[in-house]
Order: sequence, then structure tokens, then C-alpha cells
Amino acid sequence: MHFEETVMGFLLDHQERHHRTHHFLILMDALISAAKHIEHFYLTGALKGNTGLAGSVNVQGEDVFRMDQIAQEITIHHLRTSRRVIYAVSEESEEIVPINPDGRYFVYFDPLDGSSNVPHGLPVGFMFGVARKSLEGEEDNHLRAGKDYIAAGMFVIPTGTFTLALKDAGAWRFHLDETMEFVRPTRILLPENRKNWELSFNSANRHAYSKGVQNWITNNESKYAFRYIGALAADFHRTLSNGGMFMYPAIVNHPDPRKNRPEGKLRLMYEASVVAFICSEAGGAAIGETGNPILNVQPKGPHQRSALYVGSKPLVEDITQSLAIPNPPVQ
Ligand code: AHM
Ligand code: MG
Repeated sequence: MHFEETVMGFLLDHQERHHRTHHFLILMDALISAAKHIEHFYLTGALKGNTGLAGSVNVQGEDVFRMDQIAQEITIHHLRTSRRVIYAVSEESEEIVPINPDGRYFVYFDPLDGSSNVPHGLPVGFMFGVARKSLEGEEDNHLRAGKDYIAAGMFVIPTGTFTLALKDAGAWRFHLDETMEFVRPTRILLPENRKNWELSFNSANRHAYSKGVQNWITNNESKYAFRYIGALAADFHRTLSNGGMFMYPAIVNHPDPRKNRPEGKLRLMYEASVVAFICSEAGGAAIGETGNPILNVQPKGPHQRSALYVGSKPLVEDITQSLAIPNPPVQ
């Protein structure tokens, strides 16, 4: 028989080797338990009538699905019982959620990302970033930039895959086994060979991107395969494995100017910074609309949005040149 190393064994070893506390393990256990519960409900979503709308709108003014609410309840429950979290920021809660003033961590999460896939039972993400409270001196700010996260991860639900990045210790992928354990830690490094590189973006929006981005797409799209699942965790999972770039550029040239999103669509704290952190640990890069590194962006609010270009460094560096040119003509 063949047995695999579990995520908890991997993390215990990691903490011990770096002379770290057990607090982070308890937090990770809570997040992994939450993911397994969400996965369980998602798998039976259609049968139990849970794939529809909940009848309310969230902080972004978007329709909330019943599954969004279930995933939110599950995650908050596990974070509370861990007793290790001070505050949580969730896409599903307008206010920052106070959890335990004696806790040690801040958790930023989207319990079910990729709403358009929910009615179909297709892949969605449970994404999270973790920052630690200041252990010396006064606590300055619980809304941290990605460079101050200590870990970030994403579960692609219901596929049983989990990617976890630990500060300065790499990005790792795990798979769910038949006993519902995440096992087989496998280091993820973006492949340098361009053979399998892919581009991923919502092509329906391409004429609404800045002229620089439109030109870049025209000049580069034929060199790579194109894939788009419509859920960040799932699309970025492919980018990490195959190399290439995922992007959700700012919408600045929409025929209906009211539909422009100059600040981007994705949320900084629990979407863009999470994949930027994972990508950086996998040897890649992530920037926003002005070519600024996502990891350096200090959030001004919990639900701040951001444009996002994330993936293999050569592509991210290359598109930076196009972002720098103020509205050049489309070639
Ligand atoms: P959501 O939080 O409402 O689900 O939106 C985030 C999702 C991302 O997972 C995905 O990358 C993107 O929105 C897809 O947007 P679009 O449908 O505009 O292509
Ligand atoms: Mg989301």
C-alpha cells in the first residue's frame, strides 16, 4: 500500500523546522475544515436546491447565491471555533467581522468565488489570505497589503485541489484523498518553458480594455492557447500549472460609460492579493493597471477593487510596457 504525507503533517514539520508556534496550525485546520464542508455542500447543491439565488444583494451590489451564504456561515463558524482570529474580512459581509480580540491573525476571504459557475455546479474558489497581528508595539492596521500576508491559499471546489503559499517557503499543491485528507505536498513553480503557456481573460471585454492592453492582446494572442473558466481560483490554477498570464484589466472603453470599471473588478484583499502572493511564491509576478506590484498595494478599505495581471514574469513584465503608454492608438 502507498501512503501520502498529509497537509497537517507537512505544516507541523514546517512550523517545527522554523521554530514557530502551533497557533497557525490551528488556524489552518479551521480553514481546511471549512473548505471540506463547503465542498460537501457544493457537491450536493443541485440535489438539495442550494444552487439558486438567496434573494439578497451583497456589499458589491451583486446577487447573493444560497451557496454564498452557506459557505460564509461555514467559514465564520470554523474561524470562531479556532479562537485564533481577531478580525475577518469576507466578500459576503459589508462590515469587518470581529471574531476574538485575543486572537492572533487577520483572515481575508471569499468563501465562494466565481458566482456565475454556481448554478451549473462548475468550479468555484474558496480563497483566503492570512496576516498576523503586530507582535511588537501597537497594532497599526488590520487591513494589510499582500506583502504582509504570512500565507494565502485557494481551494478549487469541488475538484479537491488546494494550493497554499507560505511566506518565503514556496507554493504547494495538495489533493483530496478518499478519506477527505489533503495529501501529497507538491512544490509549484511556474514553468519557464513557454510551450504550454496560456492566456486567460474574459474576451468579451477586450474592446473595453485600455488601448495599450488591446494592442498587447492583438500582438500576443496567437502565441498562446486561451482558456477561461470564469472563476479566478480555477483559471489561476491553470496559470500556475502551465504558465502564462491571467488578467482582469480595468474596463475603461465600454460603449456604455456607466459600465466602465477603471478600478478593476476583482477585490484586492481576498482575490487579487491572494493570487499575487501565491504567484510570487511560485516565481511569478502580479501587477495592477499602472504596472504597480499588487503585493505593495495598501488597502484603504476591506472591499477595495483592483485590476489584475498575474502569472509568468516575462509576460507580466512585457504587458507592463503597454500599461505605461497612455492610451496609444489601437494598431
Ligand atoms: P464574484 O466574486 O462575483 O464571483 O466575481 C469574481 C469572479 C472571479 O472569480 C472571476 O475571475 C471573475 O469574477 C469573472 O468575471 P467575469 O464573469 O466578468 O468574466
Ligand atoms: Mg469573489
